[in-house]
Amino acid sequence: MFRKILIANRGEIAVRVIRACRDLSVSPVAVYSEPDRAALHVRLADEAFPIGGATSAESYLRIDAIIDATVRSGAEAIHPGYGFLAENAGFARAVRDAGLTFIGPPPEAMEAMGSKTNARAKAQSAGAPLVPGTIAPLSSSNEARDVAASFGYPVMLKAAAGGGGKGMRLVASEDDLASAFESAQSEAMAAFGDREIYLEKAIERPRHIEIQIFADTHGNVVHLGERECSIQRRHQKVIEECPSPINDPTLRARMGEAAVRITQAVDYVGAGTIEFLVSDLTHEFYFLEMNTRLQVEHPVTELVTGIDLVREQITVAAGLPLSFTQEDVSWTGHAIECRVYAEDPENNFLPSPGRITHLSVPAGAGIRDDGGVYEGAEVSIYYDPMISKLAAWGRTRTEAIDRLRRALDEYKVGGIKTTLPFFREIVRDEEFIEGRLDTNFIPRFIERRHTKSEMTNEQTHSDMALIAAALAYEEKGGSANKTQQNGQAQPNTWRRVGRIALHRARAKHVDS
Ligand code: MV4
Repeated sequence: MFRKILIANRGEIAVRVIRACRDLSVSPVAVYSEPDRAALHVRLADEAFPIGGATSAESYLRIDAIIDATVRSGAEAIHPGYGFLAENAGFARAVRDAGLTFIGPPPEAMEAMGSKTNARAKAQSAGAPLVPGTIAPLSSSNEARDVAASFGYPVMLKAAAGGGGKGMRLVASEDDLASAFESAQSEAMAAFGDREIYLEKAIERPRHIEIQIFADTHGNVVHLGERECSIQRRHQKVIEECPSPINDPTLRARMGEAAVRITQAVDYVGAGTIEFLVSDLTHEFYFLEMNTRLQVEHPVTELVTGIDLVREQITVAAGLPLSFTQEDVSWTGHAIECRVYAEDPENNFLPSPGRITHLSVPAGAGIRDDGGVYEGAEVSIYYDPMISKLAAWGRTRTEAIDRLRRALDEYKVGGIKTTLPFFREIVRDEEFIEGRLDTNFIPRFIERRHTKSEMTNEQTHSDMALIAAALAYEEKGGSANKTQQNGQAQPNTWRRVGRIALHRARAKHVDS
């Protein structure tokens, strides 16, 4: 086993890896940027090395500075966490070239899956079902038009170097294809320096279900079942759960087997995730892409399988065989995770940086919080504003939701805005409780909230009309002013309305 591991990351995932190191009696080493000098991961590690300025480019993305810190600390391995350099094959190669161990897949496997067209080719060779579409990149919008005509609309144009929704275009009809092709191409070029575009038939209102896989250096490849990640906002996952509310053991076995075959096709080692789109109607599934890292939402798999994925990453990187076989893996109960962000849900999820003046983290039966902050810590503008992941486990989905609701109500964060109030509404939402989840859940949920708040506004408007009428009535002495300015008699009706308005406005006032 390693004696020391350097963690090339920050926030909750750095803390998560530090905890796994402690379980294995490995000494954790942190790195930190200028604004992170007092961060939780720095406090919890045995040693911490500064690696530069505030921006990611000046710190957590500096391959040389990170390898230099590793060598100086005497650590033998580097855990990249997720984000930053986690899927950078050049980094994995540089780590290997420095005589160190990268806790993750070989750079060749990362490269093979980094190109989405190549990943589709690999998945096809492994016999996994793909979304109907092209494997070879499209050479022109004319070719795109011919291919789209053969599949039928709507279609998706995607960047071969993309993933996670970047450089993606949904095209409803042939009229929109040429311009969508041009814009997708230039967006891909700007974002990835690669203009390659491929095409898929669009699966309408799909579910996003992914399979956790694990491979060791002894040729063992297993899957740990699915995570349902359909609740997303702007291609960012918001809530994840295991198992999927579809909860179909046959579907899990079929998707699991396809995921294992894809993993074997790229000589993979370590933890990885195969993403699928699943038709809500037919439960047919299609390979989408592979993520060659530990994912943010790994805790729901851990809660349901009982397997510590980060511990396993470390032991596998040290050359040990997997501590379990496929037959050993079983799924007990249900887990749901909320990503708690320092964002204002009332203001279009605008980041809400600043000092956390108060922090009460929930606990109790079935509750796990993977946090990266403490009371008094500063949430910086420079990084992803996720402050914790709150997960609940229960024997059933209902029990998990009950516990999650209680924990969300218990959670208190002062000084900054968070997405906690948004989650408190979701766990009370009928569609969510019924498990009717697809990738349009959040837009529908926001629309439902909007309609509700508009109804509230209408009530407010009628209240205001009542108050205005009451004030007008009172201004006239609250009495029957028989003669108006124009000399005409005020109709009795209006006098009566005025009196009712006054009465109701006063009653309202007492109520609130
Ligand atoms: C799709 C799709 C429908 N059909 N591909 C979005 C992120 C990237 N990983 C793939 N994405 C999608 N690809 C085809 N052929 C719909 C999406 C999609 C989506 C997928 C998962 C979760 C949320 C989503 C939101 C919008 C679109």
